[in-house]
Amino acid sequence: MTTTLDSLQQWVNEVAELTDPAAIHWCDGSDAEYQDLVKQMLADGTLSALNDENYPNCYLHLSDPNDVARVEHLTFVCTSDEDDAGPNNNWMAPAEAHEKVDALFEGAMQGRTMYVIPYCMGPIDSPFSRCGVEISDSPYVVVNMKLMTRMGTAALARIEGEGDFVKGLHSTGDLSPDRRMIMHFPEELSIKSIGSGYGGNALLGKKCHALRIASYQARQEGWLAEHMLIVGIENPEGETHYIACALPSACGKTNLAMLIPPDSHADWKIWTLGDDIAWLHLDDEGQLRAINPESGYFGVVPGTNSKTNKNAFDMIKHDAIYTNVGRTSNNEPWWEDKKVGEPAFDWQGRDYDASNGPAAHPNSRFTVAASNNPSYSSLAEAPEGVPISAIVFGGRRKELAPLVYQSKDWKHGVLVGAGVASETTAANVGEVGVVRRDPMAMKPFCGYNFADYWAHWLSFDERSDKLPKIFHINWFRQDKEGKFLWPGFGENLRVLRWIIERCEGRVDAIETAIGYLPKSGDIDTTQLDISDETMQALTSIDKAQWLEEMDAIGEYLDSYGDRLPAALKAEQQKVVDQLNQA
Ligand code: GTP
Ligand code: SPV
Ligand code: MN
Repeated sequence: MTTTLDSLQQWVNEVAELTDPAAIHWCDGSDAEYQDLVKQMLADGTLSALNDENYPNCYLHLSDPNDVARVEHLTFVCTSDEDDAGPNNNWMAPAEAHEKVDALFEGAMQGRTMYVIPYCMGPIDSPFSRCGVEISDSPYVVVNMKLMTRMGTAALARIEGEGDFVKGLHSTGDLSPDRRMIMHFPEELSIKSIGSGYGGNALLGKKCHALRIASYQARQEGWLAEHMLIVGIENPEGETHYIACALPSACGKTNLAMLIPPDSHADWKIWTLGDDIAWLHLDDEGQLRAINPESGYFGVVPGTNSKTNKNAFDMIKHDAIYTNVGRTSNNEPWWEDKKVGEPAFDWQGRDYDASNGPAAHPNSRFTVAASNNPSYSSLAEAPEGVPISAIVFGGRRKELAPLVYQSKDWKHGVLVGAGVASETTAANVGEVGVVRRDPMAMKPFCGYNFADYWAHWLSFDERSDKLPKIFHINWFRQDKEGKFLWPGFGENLRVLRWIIERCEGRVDAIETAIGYLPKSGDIDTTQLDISDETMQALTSIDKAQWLEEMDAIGEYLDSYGDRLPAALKAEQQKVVDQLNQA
């Protein structure tokens, strides 16, 4: 297989010239190709097979212990003008970046096969989808891209018809962190990533294309590319509302996207559209609609069990790739909080020894096709996307942020999103549990200056009078002993209900300086073992703490200088004034 598209053929030739592979393979995305690559990786030890009886077609991959998460400090946005990348990104001049990274690519594929991977982000027939081609020397990347995207012949046909596509060049290189770089060239619609075989560093359709490059394109073209799950909530009357939620990495998107209603809500249904990325656009009527550009999940494994998320637990029992989990003596995958079985080996393949730390790496992941998900919505294939009733921002905050609140209007909602802060997690290398600003959960993923991004968000207010309502959630409030105040997981449906009732204007709320809070009793706690005092703590605000928070948000916004939209600063000042008056 080759291509009729000259620009693609020419790029493939140039890359082959630079990287000097032993062979070139054009991926067709077929099941046979997937099986062949699995066989080859089982033979060379890249994958090992898991217990075939209980985990059919499941495989384990152990990555280099130096290569287990995103690397924000090695990730760059290379625009011609440094200010276009903004203080939220590492920047390098494009010419210098190309020179540095190309030097690492020289001869990098010697003795390896170079895979040409055409993919489509979004339904093949959707006008909102965008295509790319990843060139990689990793067969592990190919099989992951097959599960995560529409990859192969159909994508190539669309690319050949359209003529343009995002170019993503990837090599695992020598996996040395000193020779690792994840470079984005939004003006050229291209990506060059070397030195990592892990997750978002290597599966270039995901964070590199569908967020960093796409967010840049989305601003030029008038849409939004966001780090959001998309979920449908069907009430007992059979009406479904779709909401899009932005939560930072490892803060509960996958869980919320495939929530299982608790027994108290047995007549409710949840439909998963996506668990990580949403592309949002206004339709002709001014309704915001969303598609999920992905077709699979790359989800956090630890913590997944039949109580926290039975859908996910069942979904990863077949046709799944595990990365960096432990194993039982019975060759089943094992992770912390699995609640069944015992670890015999850890994520580095060593005999399990508690003194070496957890059996599964805290950022260990599963890869599965979305069609494995028992709550998968067939509307994930709808070319026009689904209508969004509410946008929800959130983070992981021990203190301060209430369980849920609603912004006063769109502009204030943009401030709520811009002010998001969250405790860091194992999804990025570096310290865990430190509160940092993560606006719209996009700190690691926005491909341009946040000041321009907020202006773009604000601009939607002039384009439609039917915009979704904006909310903020926090499942992670703790008491003095470090115990979570809110039961979370399936019980989060109770909060989603309040959100939907607010969208429909069916429930009142308490107006405060930071937004609308639920009235006592309006979040249904039937059959829930939670005290009134706890609910009170979860749904009220501390004025002094919030004044401090709003000051910190103001300072953060100011760090964006002249480019910061004045309207956003005015929103922040309004909240400060109202807090002072209260
Ligand atoms: P990325 O894939 O990194 O973007 O993360 P994600 O936002 O999809 O995170 P995920 O749903 O995989 O959740 C990660 C962690 O949060 C797991 O350890 C979960 O057990 C935990 N978690 C999810 N929902 C809740 C909740 O409602 N309450 C509590 N306490 N923990 C939760
Ligand atoms: C995240 O960290 O938000 C992820 C995993 O979804 S990765 O694709 O590796 O960035
Ligand atoms: Mn993510």
